[in-house]
Amino acid sequence: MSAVDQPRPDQPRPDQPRPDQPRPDQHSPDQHSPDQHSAVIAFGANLGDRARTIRTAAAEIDALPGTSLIILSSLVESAAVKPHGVDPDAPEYLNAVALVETSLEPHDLLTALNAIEHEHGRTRSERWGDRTLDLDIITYDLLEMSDDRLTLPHPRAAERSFVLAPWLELDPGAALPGRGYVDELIAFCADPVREHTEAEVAS
Ligand code: A4P
Ligand code: MG
Repeated sequence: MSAVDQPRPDQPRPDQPRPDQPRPDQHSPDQHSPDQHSAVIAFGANLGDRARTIRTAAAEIDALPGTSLIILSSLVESAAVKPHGVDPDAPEYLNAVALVETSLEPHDLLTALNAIEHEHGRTRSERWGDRTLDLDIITYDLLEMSDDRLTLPHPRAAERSFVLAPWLELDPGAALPGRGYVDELIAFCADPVREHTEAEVAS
């Protein structure tokens, strides 16, 4: 019996189970051809026309070679998290998550995402500084790896409701490989998010 087949605990435990296989209701990495991979990509923006940037970047990801954006989540809004904690004086973020199918290898996907960030005027001057666009790879299939460019799953995704909430909306069975199920992990997140409505987007 695999860890994911076992009865779920009464109390969420972020280190268990190790979801090395998708649950039946999870967006499955197994239902496509061998050169296709499932990736979860997170979008963040707190400068400029945030909603437009995220929607444009989603279309640009869909146009990458061998890549299809399956679905983009709703937009959520939250205060900026900085290294010292929440910064109420910084511009607020809009965040979203997309489910993507791609034949790009993980580092090539990251390179392509960095190019899209750059096209949208992303600059890097301080850690977790304000930005027009941040694109993070949250998961790539069930891969767990880390090198000097890329860590998978994204090392801070498990602590961030601005990633987990929109992901859960798209995939109620979502899991972070090696960390746990998203619907359990989100209970441990301190940063609240609000829905960002289309009316606000239009204004
Ligand atoms: N990198 C390693 N793994 C990955 C991955 N899985 N996906 C490397 C994307 N990049 C990955 O990223 C720094 C380095 O991480 C890159 O060189 C890349 O090769 P970056 O985009 O240059 O800088 P960053 O985003 O400021 O750094 P970091 O540490 O990834 O920040 P986070 O964790 O993305 O947090 N508050 C709200 N409310 N909403 C937000 O979206 N985002 C951040 C940034 C902080 N506070 C926020 C939000
Ligand atoms: Mg980033």
